[in-house]
Amino acid sequence: MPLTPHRRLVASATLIAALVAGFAPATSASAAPSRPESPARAADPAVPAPDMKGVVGALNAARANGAPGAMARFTGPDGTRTRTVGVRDRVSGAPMDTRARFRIGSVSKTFSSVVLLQLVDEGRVELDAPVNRYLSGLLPDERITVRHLLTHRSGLPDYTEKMFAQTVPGFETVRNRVFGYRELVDLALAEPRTTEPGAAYAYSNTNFVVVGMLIEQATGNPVAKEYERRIFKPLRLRNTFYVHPDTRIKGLHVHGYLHPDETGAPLVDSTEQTASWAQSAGAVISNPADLNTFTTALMRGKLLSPRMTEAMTTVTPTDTTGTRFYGLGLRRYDLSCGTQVYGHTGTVQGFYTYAFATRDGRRSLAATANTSNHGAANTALGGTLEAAFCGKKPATARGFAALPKAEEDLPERR
Ligand code: REX
Repeated sequence: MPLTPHRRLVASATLIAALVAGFAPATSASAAPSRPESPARAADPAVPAPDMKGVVGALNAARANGAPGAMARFTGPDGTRTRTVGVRDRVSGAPMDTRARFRIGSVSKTFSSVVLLQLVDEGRVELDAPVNRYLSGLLPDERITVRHLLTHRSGLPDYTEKMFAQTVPGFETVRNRVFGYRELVDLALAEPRTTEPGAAYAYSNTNFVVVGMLIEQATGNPVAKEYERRIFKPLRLRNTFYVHPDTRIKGLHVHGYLHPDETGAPLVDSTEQTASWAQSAGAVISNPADLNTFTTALMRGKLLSPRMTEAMTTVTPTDTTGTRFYGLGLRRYDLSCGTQVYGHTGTVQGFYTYAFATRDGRRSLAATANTSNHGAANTALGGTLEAAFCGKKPATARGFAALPKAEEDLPERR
């Protein structure tokens, strides 16, 4: 009997755990880690060594651009490297710590996508079926398919545009609110649709709220349970949670600091919130090691059948730079050295995140900075990708200025 994705996953969980355990423990020192970082292994000449000075440079640039702290964790053939700068808590002054948990924002979309694509693998949902076949009467257009949601091509407007038009007042209005999925969809449908179904890429959180509804409809379970049994448990992600609508991040965690729209106004500690506005579009909590494990496992085909992994990594451009693409709940960035990395970015009040891996799953990077609504910090944090995956640049390279802007700064977003 062929292994179902779930069985394959359970069978491979031990392997992944062994793999992760083989990596050296995280270190928290900035430029000079206090413990040996990697098991002795011959370097692969085909794979550039990560430029960890460049990574620290990018983290410091995020800090110089308004993030109280930042950190990155890289895994590769030579083991694990971690770097931190600044603080995870401005009040206590506690330093950033790569074991700490934080809100990963839209990286949650990749988790939701994996769950949904497992359901496709199991024959419980069809990718090209109309959404309304499963959620009768929910959407105003019978032509919108499941694939349109996962590719951000449904034309459903993003309710967060209006919700967060004024950043801090918008946030404080929803900080403790608990929304039902339908309420969020209704907020979206009060706005004009952005495109004809399938016509163009237009990023919208609404798509992944509907993905959450599909998961719950197909399984009869809350998304929390499906994340848990299909991803968190089999991959042994012990620092990854979906606690909605609980407002706290339990255990060792990073405090998030939201930048108000008014220049010079004090940062707002936005750590505690229901994240109910985001739910299956962005409410997962994780830490760098777990994000490395997740993106690595995904790229190594541990979570989905080859057919669904292929579907997920089949991309179309999201802009005209020729470097940014979207598959099914998954971004692809083409870096300056030609390396392609797959994963997602995330923005939730107080937190910017990048979680990416190479297609062969041999290298992965998780990076976060504890601020948001400050695009320059996000763009600077994105510099960790170039440094980690492309290695040292020739002396003539222009550095961060040459990087494309972070997603939220692109005109298509807002
Ligand atoms: C909401 C506004 C940002 C946050 C958002 N987040 O849509 C989703 C996400 C979950 O992670 N998307 C990113 C706020 C872009 C992604 O996919 O990479 N901004 C903030 C404002 C602006 O309030 N007025 O920056 O914290």
